[in-house]
Amino acid sequence: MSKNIFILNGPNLNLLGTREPGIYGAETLADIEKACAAHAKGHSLTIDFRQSNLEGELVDWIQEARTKADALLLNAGAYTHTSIAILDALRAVDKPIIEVHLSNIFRREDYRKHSYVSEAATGIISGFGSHGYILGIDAAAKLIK
Ligand code: CA2
Repeated sequence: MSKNIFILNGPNLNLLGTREPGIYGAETLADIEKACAAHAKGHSLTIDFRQSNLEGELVDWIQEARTKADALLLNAGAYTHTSIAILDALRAVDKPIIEVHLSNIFRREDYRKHSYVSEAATGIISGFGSHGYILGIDAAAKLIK
């Protein structure tokens, strides 16, 4: 059976492509999902791509990743900077965790410079726009093969 990557997206990422293209790019989340599915296929991997505005739903999905995913890519949106609940859930995932951000969070406001996700992540990709998801799939593929 082919290996599966969970790609989870947090709050407001459903608005991609509608506002702030200078920071987050012009692509929609559906565009990114399509590119990720095609790229993963090239590695003979499947993806499960989801978005939620709800912290608890993201926690549930991270828990689901413990048994249904071989690796996890996570753009937790603003919960990156606030959520100990997401950190605790990630700490229970014994699989590669790739933290992805469209923007370079270290070049932005001070409140974006700390990430709870990073404390549990295998690595972080930040500042490459939607290409960061593709880089994240490459990193996950290398780690799980
Ligand atoms: O750079 C990233 O990927 C972020 O995770 C995006 C989050 C932000 O809170 C993080 O600090 C960095 C915000 C996503 C909101 O996306 C929007 C897109 C279009 C219009 C409004 C929001």
